[in-house]
Amino acid sequence: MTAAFEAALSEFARLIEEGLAARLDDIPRPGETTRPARLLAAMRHAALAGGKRLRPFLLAEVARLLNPGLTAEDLMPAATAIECLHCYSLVHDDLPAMDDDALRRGRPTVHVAYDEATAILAGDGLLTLAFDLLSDPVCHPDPAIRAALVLDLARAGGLGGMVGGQMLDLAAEGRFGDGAAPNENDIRRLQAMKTGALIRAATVMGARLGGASEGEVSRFGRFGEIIGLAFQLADDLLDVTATESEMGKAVAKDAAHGKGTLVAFLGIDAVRAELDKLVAEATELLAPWGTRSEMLAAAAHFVAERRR
Ligand code: GRG
Repeated sequence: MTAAFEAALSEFARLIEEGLAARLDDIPRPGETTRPARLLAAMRHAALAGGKRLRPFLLAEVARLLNPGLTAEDLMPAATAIECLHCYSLVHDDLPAMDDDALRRGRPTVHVAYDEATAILAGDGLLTLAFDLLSDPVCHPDPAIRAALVLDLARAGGLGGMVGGQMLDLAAEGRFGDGAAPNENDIRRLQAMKTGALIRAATVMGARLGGASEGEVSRFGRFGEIIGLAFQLADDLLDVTATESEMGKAVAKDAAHGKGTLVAFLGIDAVRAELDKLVAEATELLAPWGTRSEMLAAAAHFVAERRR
């Protein structure tokens, strides 16, 4: 299954790349005036040529599990929207004022390849494009579903989600000189917001696109939470065990920044044991779909066992 999963993920990544490239051309859309060349190039640098495209893959797999009649093309607007939001977060996270990273996906970060002002605007442009894609009628014929998708992504990406989690993360590094060092629960909460919320949004949005009942939306919400937590635990493990060339970005940064991680609190073995439990719980949630859910179960394994 691992090989089939890796093949499906790379094939889907290719489609996402095509979908993003098509939206990031230099042709102004109705309501736009012109697309400035330097900004467009920076947005293309941020969004194209790299990335696992895991969030859009999860979105599409959940949608197709619930409605096998959906094609990749049907799901492309929502799938590219969530990837745009993710790419924006990476551009802003790499900025000198945030993590100050020079390498991302094996290439110079956007502010290094261009400049800081262009990188801020490229992130803003990708964030805005995400909501453009979701609100366009091409995304889904039912305006109520489109509005629900917009709300899912806004709540996951904003103040009480990813952006809020990033703020808590900066505070936990002692940036603002206030408050006590974070405890294990503080770290769990900030990680669920910073990283988990967007992964949860991917599975919830996929469920909505697949025509889920409310019960199924919350089941896939839980599935996404588990994958999100596993993703972050694996990320913390990789920070202490992987090399820069495997990751295409700097590693061993958490300890260097004095960052409390669950690996630092619990140790490598306890984190590995928690990952095993999370994969088991994720697999159990897929039981009603039997062998048809093998690809999503493989995704849970991939996230927990990943080396990149
Ligand atoms: C700056 C608003 C703002 C938010 C930043 C997501 C995030 C919040 C920061 C990224 C920092 C980071 C390395 C978090 C750990 C988990 C993570 C999101 C890793 C990168 O995601 P992958 O592995 O990357 O899915 P690819 O390149 O495969 O898309």
